[in-house]
Parts: sequence; structure tokens; C-alpha cells
Amino acid sequence: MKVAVVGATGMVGEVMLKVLAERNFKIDELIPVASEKSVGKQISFKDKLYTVHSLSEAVEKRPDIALFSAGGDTSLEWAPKFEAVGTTVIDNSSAWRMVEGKKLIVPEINAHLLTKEDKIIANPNCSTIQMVLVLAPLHKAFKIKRIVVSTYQSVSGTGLKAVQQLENEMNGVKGDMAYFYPIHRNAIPHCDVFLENGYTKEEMKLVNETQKILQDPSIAVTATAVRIPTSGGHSESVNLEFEKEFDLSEIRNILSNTEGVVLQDNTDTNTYPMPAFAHDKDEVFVGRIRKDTSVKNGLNLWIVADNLRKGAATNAVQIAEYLVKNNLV
Ligand code: 2RA
Repeated sequence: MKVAVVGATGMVGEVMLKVLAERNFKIDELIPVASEKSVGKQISFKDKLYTVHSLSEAVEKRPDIALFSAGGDTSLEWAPKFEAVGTTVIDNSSAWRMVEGKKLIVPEINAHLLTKEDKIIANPNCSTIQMVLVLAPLHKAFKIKRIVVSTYQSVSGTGLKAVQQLENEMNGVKGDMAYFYPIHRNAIPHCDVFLENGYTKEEMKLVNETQKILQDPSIAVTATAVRIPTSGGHSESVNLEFEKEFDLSEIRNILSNTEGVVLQDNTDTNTYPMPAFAHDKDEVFVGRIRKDTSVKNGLNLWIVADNLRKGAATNAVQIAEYLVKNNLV
């Protein structure tokens, strides 16, 4: 298997390499790819050094799989070029997610939709992946009518510049700003850019991607996305309204049997998910499970995951594993 990692020197690209190594993904030839300024540099993978290639060099090598995390513009321009030489692209940008005919995959939920013909496969946004992984089995059992989600997002979701901004501010050092405002000792209700409807792009990703993955445009979703001074993972307060009645024991039972989900839910022992503990883990953690007593069939959840792992790199590598296992590449 020839595997290209496009954006190999970026934050998500580095985690992709780490996850590929950890999961022992079978690679005969690794092709790290990055922008012109990194071409020729060396990166290390499983104790060996590899030279970083340009996008056109990588296309010439005709990889079987290309994991992309290099931004939407690069993906729009280059994913079709890889597709043209027979590569299957798994893309972490938002470029293809809502394009009709392109599949938006969280393997535990909908990998069965994939066929050999899918040459550009979209990885959902981090905040969507962790939420839908928990919601999919609950939707199946009790049918979700409405979702109200508020996110508490890690600076690592913005990128290295934001991680550095937080570190600089904590150390009292002046430096470049990734945000319009200080992030240390702050909460910024502004993730990605504002749209005409008053929501941010990040908030609308939660709306549109959730409906697409759960294959149900009738689910009403409203979101508020907030950046907070953590770097290990995203947290989400999720309020649900179901069509059917449920018992909390049924919810806990379903979630404790859901692949990729870990229940951390015991108020007696102060057990609940937190980003400091979800960091560097591949699972999605859920807790604070309780009825919303203000509405019929209402439920509250608190969901946490490492946004660079299950929210990006791990999910992409799991898609690649599914393709290989089912002879789809
Ligand atoms: C974030 N949506 O802002 C991003 C990362 N994909 O956290």
C-alpha cells in the first residue's frame, strides 16, 4: 500500500502519521507531502526518515490512498488530480463534505456506504464527529427531533498559531495573535468566520454535517461554538429532544455498548469527561447524562474527545482501514 499524507508537517498531519504508526497500518511506501516551503525537509516515521515531497511529485507516484489535511483550497485543486491517477483521497477539509454524491464518513456509523467508486471521501468536522458518534445509536432507538449544542473548543482546532498564542499569553510573552482577542482567561464565541445568518461556519457545520451523516434532514439542530483556553480536546453540552420516551438506563445501556464511545458518568464519584483526560485518546467520552425536565422526552449530555484524534486523524485512518479491509482500494 502506497500512502501519501498531504499536510504531513501540519498539526493534524503529524497526528495522522502518529496514528498510522500506532495502529500499524500496512504501508509499503510512505509519501509525506507538504507545501513548497517544506519540500525536501525530512520527517520521521517509525524510526525512519522520509523526505517531504511536493503535491505534483506525489501525484506522479500514484499512491493508493492519500490522507489530506492541507486546507480546503489545496483539496479542491489537488484531490481531483489524485483521483485522476486512481488514488482514493480521504479529505479532512470542509471542501467536499456537503457536495452531493461525496460521502461524509464516521466509520462506526456509515462506512458501509463506501464503494470502490468513492475516490474522494470526506472526513467530517471535529465537533460533528464526536457528537454524532454518541447520537447515532440514540437516534436509531428514540428518534431525535431537535439538538441544541454548545461547544467548548480547544485552541488546537485553530492550529499551531493559536496554541502558541495561548502559551505566550500564559507565559506573559508578546507574540502573534491567532484570534482577535486574548484566549487566556477568556471564552470567545467565535469559531471560524461569521455567515450572513449570524451563525459561524463552525456552527453550521454542526447543523449540516449532522443531518447528512444521520441521513435525516428533519432533525432540527442549533449550535453555538465557543473557543476556550484548553488544548487537549473539544467539549460539548448537548441537549436532545426525542420523539419516543426513554429511560436513562436504556440510554446508558446503549452508549456503553457503542463502539468508540466510553461512558464516564457517575456523579457519586465526580466522574465525567474532561479534555485534560480525553487528550491523546481515540475514544469519545460521554457523561453528565440526565433528563431535561423542562421538556417532554428531553436529555442532556456532555461529550468530550481529542479533536486532533477522533475529530480528525483517527477518523481518517479508520476510513482508510475500512477501505483496505473491504478491498475498496
Ligand atoms: C476548530 N473546526 O475550529 C476546527 C477544526 N477542524 O476546532
